[in-house]
Amino acid sequence: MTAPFVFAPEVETARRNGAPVVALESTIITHGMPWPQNVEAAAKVEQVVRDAGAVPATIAIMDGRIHIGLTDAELQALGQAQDVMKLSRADLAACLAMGRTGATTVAATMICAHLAGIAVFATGGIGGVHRGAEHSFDISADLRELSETPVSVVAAGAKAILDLPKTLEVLETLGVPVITLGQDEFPAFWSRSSGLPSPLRMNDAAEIAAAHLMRGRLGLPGGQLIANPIPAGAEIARDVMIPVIEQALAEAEEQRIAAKGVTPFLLQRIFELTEGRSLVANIALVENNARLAAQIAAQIAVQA
Ligand code: PSU
Repeated sequence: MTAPFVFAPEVETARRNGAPVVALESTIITHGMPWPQNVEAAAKVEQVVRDAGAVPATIAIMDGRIHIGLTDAELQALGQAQDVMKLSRADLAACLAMGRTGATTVAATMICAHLAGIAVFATGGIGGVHRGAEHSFDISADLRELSETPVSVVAAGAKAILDLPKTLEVLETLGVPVITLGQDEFPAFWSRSSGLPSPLRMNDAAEIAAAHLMRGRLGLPGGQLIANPIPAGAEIARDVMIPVIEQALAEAEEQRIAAKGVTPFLLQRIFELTEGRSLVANIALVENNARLAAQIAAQIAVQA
């Protein structure tokens, strides 16, 4: 018996024709943004992918089945659903076996995308090494997934709530290429600048696609992290974000928020502390990532 997949009609057609497909995740919808902006943003991001010449496939687990592409009604339902599991590699199969509904994080989306034959995936920011990880051991499973599953993930860096130097160190240890588009500095999600050099730099989608295909030819496992800086007009400067992030982190510690709750708590507090600006920036960077991912997927289809 194979995995329980449900393909949306436009994704099914694209697969049959070998057209480029871009995977999109669903944790950003259920745990990353408030309703109704989450559903509006998800629909807009799908349209950005279409306008850039690829087919979007938002991935989520609904009633024990892996949906590759959601209908409008499914997206609306997911965006308002309560008790949605936040799924990573550890709990994906359990959620399916229990017939439940779950949103896929970067790690789980990579697994599902790869099983469905999709090579490129766009999100906002990957999970990484949390600050204080030397005590909490809180390191996102997204990092190990990047070292195992051959999907190129386009993100605006790792979320700046994390310990970015340690996140880059772990990615290097795991053998994950970190490629920043068009600048020498690794971006910091809401800001273009992190103060950290990017391990690699490329200047267009064709180079990134060539590197993706070359890893396959070399038989190297794992994917690539493509860091796409937020557009200049949408960024919140690093010196504005630093105190906001520090306040949100201090509150999370005070309230003893742990494990899977940390990232959603911090994103919500930062939304409140920036009076909604962080969400506007988050939506802009995801759209920007969706556009680049579509270009990379199209290049992979041409070069393969
Ligand atoms: N990008 C966003 N918002 C999000 C996420 C990504 O703009 O909420 C989600 C992704 O699903 C990612 C998860 O895998 O945050 C990381 O969660 P954690 O730190 O608990 O591993």
